Amino acid sequence: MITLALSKGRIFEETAPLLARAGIVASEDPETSRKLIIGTSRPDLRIVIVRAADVPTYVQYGAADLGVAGRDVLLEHRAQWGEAGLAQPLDLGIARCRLCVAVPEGFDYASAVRRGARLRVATKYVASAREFFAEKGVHVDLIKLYGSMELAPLAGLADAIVDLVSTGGTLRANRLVEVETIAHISARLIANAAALKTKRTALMPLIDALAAAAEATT
Ligand code: PRT
Ligand code: MG
Repeated sequence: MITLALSKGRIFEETAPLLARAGIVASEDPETSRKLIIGTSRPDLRIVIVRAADVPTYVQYGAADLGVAGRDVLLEHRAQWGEAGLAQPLDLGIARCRLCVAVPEGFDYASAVRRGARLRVATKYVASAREFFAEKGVHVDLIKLYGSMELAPLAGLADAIVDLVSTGGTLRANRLVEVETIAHISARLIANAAALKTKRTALMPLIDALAAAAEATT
């Protein structure tokens, strides 16, 4: 049995067409089903539905052989838990966005940086933000949030946020502007390193098929 960890929403929706190209169809839609383990048209492949940030954990411990996670999630996971047991990140080219610094429209970020001001930055991506600002030599107080980062500057919690942006619509709707791009993000296929050895003959054709599907669609 091969177990693939996916999260609901974007990751499932954008991985499904790649699976379809590889001839694999999930037997249920996680958006409407309450099942957390979903079969597929391939009897030896099942999908486990987990939170996006939990995908690397399932794969690292071998509870899933494969998983699909955003590079944002993988960067934070690696900073906190290391990457022992994780192998073969393959860029699937899906769920694309960028990790950015954004500030309220009226805030002069460039001059605050030039003056060496200490910035309060709210983010879910504490490790990536810490590394980015340290490299730039900007002093920051990082405030950990679990969601709706866009609210933090509007509510007076922070001067700036570090968050994902795709269309920019959410920033515009909240009168925030992007002032730095930290990283370009897309979803990666990750594998459990031990499974890659012990289940190689089962896993490699699937990994290759997903790589080919990603290649063909991007
Ligand atoms: O939502 P939940 O708390 O359950 O989990 P999650 O937010 O970790 O998962 P999900 O499904 O929202 O995102 C999964 C992955 O999709 C992320 O880890 C990213 O790699 C990728 N991705 C791609 C995005 C976006 N684009 C994106 N735009 N994840 C989130 N967003 C959010 C962003 O945080 C912001 O609030 O969308 C908003 C901005 O979108 P625009 O289009 O208005 O710019
Ligand atoms: Mg989300």
